[in-house]
Parts: sequence; structure tokens; C-alpha cells
Amino acid sequence: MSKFKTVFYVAAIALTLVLNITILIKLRASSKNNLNTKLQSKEINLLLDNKNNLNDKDKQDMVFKNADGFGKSPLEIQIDEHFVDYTKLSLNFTRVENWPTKFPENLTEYRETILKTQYLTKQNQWKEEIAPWVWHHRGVAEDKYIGKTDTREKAAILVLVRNSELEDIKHSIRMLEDRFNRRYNYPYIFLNDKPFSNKFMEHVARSTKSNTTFALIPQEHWEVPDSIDMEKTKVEFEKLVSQDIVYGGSLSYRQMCRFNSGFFYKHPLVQNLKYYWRLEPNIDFYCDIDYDPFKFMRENKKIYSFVIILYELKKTIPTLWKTSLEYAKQNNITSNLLKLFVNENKDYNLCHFWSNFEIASLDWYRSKEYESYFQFLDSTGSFFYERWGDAPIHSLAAGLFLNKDQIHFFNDIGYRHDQFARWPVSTTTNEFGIKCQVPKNIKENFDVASGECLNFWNTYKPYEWTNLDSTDALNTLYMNRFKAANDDTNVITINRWREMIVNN
Ligand SMILES: Nc1nc2c(ncn2[C@@H]2O[C@H](COP(=O)(O)OP(=O)(O)OP(=O)(O)O)[C@@H](O)[C@H]2O)c(=O)[nH]1
Ligand SMILES: [Mg+2]
Repeated sequence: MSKFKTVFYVAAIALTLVLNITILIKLRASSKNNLNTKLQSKEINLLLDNKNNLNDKDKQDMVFKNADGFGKSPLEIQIDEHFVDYTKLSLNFTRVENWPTKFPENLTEYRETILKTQYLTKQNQWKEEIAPWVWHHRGVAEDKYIGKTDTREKAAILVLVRNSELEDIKHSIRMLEDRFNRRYNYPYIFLNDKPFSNKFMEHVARSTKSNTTFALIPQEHWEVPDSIDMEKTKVEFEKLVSQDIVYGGSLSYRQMCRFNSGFFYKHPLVQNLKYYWRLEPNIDFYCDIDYDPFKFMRENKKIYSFVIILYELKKTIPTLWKTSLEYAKQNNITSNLLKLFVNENKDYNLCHFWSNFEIASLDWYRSKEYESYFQFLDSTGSFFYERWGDAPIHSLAAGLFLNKDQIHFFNDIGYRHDQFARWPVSTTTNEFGIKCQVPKNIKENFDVASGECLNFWNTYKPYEWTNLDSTDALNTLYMNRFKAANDDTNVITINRWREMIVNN
């Protein structure tokens, strides 16, 4: 072999080696990048899946550990944006009529700017703030109403829900459609503290022929107020967790209860509505509803309605009754219904309408009275320091402001939420038997097995509750606390007790 040939071969081999090594390095780098991206989205998916599969105890622990990151930072929004690419939404999704149509590139920046801008009204600001996250899907059922008088009420089915609850909410929609809405075509409004994902919106919109609208809720309606002492909150969480109180350690559960107590009716999308029907994931309806409950509510001047009434966990609302009485006293409330919720010790009997089903007047929630009651409650911080549910709050508000005949018990609606199921028990006709199918595995009718509160409702005779009753009940409460002074949750000194009595 000539010298020239040897040099040529060595050079060729060296070049091939260099090329191969470069390609290998590049391949490794790109597969690492891919792996990183895959891992990232896999981890996020896992995070959401895990949240979905957690039992209550786990949920509590997890949320408790994360209690510091309480829904204020835009970070949570960014996490969910991994699942959101609105440019890839099918064309059938549009903006809501007469709403801002902006689609800013940097959504987080956009939201922050709006939050810093001064607006004439809060409604204007909230609308601008959430507009890029509001999407509408026109249901084919709307065709039925073209050129005809639309006799539907100004009402909607309102759903607060998470992306991770997609399957469970589809189940609830199927139930409601089959039993009622396929004939009445009321629109659905879905609300979320995080942006809805493409998948969620597309699956849900396909589950009904009705209109569906998906929206973010304004930050102010969900965030923990600055006045809340997070250190104190954590201590109180721990106390409830140690007593195994369901959702005792969950911050988001408290945010949800506060939202459902004082904010859902302020959402820009419900401002033109008169009534709403609250729907939750994973519920069942057992009976055909062959009339329009919204129309029933309006025609019969009903303001609030329920299907299940039951006892609340006392440890979640230690001071709700005291605070409500203080509100009643300050505002000189007289009421014909409040006594429904009072036991022989002049204490709250813990009965409450279970608000996961609710058909009610939005004008009532938007009334000055309801709002002032909510503001009074909210000013105590006890949505966070305790674990006040929206159900006892709606119920006590009904007790303070409504008459019995303004509230309707929908006895003909068969319903299940969690393990509690109820359906009408008819003794005289088989009408309900024809309309209802209760699955064989559901053995216990809650109304029959645990119907004490329902019995109070059925037998309740209006009693005029006045300021004297509020004062009396408050004093009794303080006396009982004094008696129970050995109970370390209720320790008060004699002086403090005297002070309370004098001030009340
Ligand atoms: N967007 C959003 N919705 C929530 C959140 N927490 C609860 N919800 C919704 O608020 C409603 C009530 O929450 P649930 O978790 O069902 O509370 P619950 O009915 O007291 O308890 P369960 O027995 O678990 O059903 C449901 O419609 C949930 O989908 C949250 O953090 N974000
Ligand atoms: Mg629920």
C-alpha cells in the first residue's frame, strides 16, 4: 500500500468516527430532551391522575402539605395550561356573544394586567379578566327554537367542576339529560378555578344537545383573602385532620365552599339568569322529571328547593350558629322559618338542605340581605379557620330570610349523591313506581332511614322568631359554653363569660 493510500484510509476512518460520534451525541441529546418533555407531561398527568384516585384521607394529606401554595400564584394556572391549547379547539367552539373576543398570547400576563386596571364596575373587570378562558358550544337542540317562541325560563344548569372529574360529570349529565333535559334543553354553564382543558370541553359538549359554556372564575372569587392568617389556618387544619374530619386538611375544599356560599351568583355568565340548577359530578337521578322545575319555581313563587335534608358535622361549624345569631341581632331579623333549625337547647340542630342539588333563585342570592349575611360570615375568616360548608349557610340564610312556602321539597325527584340516595315513597298510587328505577344495590332510602330533619321540615309550623329569641339563644349558647368549660375547645373565663352576657 502506498503512503498516500494509508493516509487516505486513516483520514476516512477518522472522519467516519467523528461523524458517528457527533450523530450519537446529537441523538442522545435529542432523546434526552424528548424524554424530559415526556417525563414532564407524564409527571403532570400522574399528578392529576393521582389526585383523581386519592381517597379522602390522602386528599387531605396532600392538600395539607401544599397548603402554602394557596391558589394565589398564577403557577397553578400555568400547570393546567399544559393541557390547554385553544388554538386546537374544534371550530364549533366560539366566543360568547357580546363578550370580548381577545385572545392574548401571554394569558398569564394578560390576566395580571387586567387585575391591576381600574374598571367602572366589578362585573366589567371580571368579564375582561376571564374572557380568554370562556368558550361556548352551540348545541343542536337550539335548532328546535329557530322561528318559534322560546318558552324556556331564564335559567341554566350550573356546574363547578375540575378537569379531573370529566368522567364523573359526564355521568351526571347523562343522568340529567335522560331524566329531564333532553326534552327541555336548558343550557349548561361549567365553572372552574383553572382553565378547562380541550379534552374536557370537547367531551362534555358532546354529552348533550344543549348549549354548553365553559369558563374560568375570576381570581377574586376563589383566592384566599389577604386577611386570612395562614399560620392559624394550618393549625386549625391539623386539629380537624387529627379528628378525621372529611376534607379537614383541604384548602381547596374550603375555597370551594366559600365560592359556593358567596360567589357563584356573581359570575359574569349568570348575571342575566333568574334560576339555576346546581349539578355535581357522580350523582344519579332515579325518576323521570316530566315537567319543568324552573317553570314550577317561578309559577309557584318558590325561591329555594331541595331533595335531601340532613345533619351537618358539628365540628366543621363550631361558631356558625353563634355568628348567625349575632348577624340576626345586629340586623334586627324577624323570621318565620329560623326555628326549623333550632333544637330544644336553642342551639343549631345541624339540619341543612344538601346543596349539591339545588334549584334556586339567583335574584335571591344577589339580594342585599343574602349578600350582607355572607359578608358578615366571611369577615370572621371561619371558612378557613373552621370548615364551613355552603349547605348550612344556604340553609340558615333561608331560615333568616325566607318563609316555608317559598321553599320547595322536590319529593318526586329521586337522587343520589355519595352514599345517600332517596326517592319518593308512595303509599296511595303507583305513579312514582312507573317513573322511577332505583338500582337493586341501593337498599336504603335516606328519607326513611335517616329522615329526622325531613320530619322537622314536614311538620314545621311557622314560629315568629324575633330579636328576643336571638338574644336568648346567644345567651344560652354562652351559658352552655361556660358549663362546658372543661372541654378544652370551649374554655372561657368567668370574666369573658360575663362580658359576653353583658354585650348581648
Ligand atoms: N373547579 C373546582 N371545582 C371543585 C374543587 N373542589 C370541589 N369542586 C367542585 O365543587 C363541587 C363540590 O365538591 P365535592 O368534592 O363534590 O364536595 P362534596 O360534595 O362536599 O364532597 P363529596 O362527598 O366528595 O362529593 C363539585 O362539583 C366539585 O366538582 C376545586 O378545587 N376546583
Ligand atoms: Mg360532591
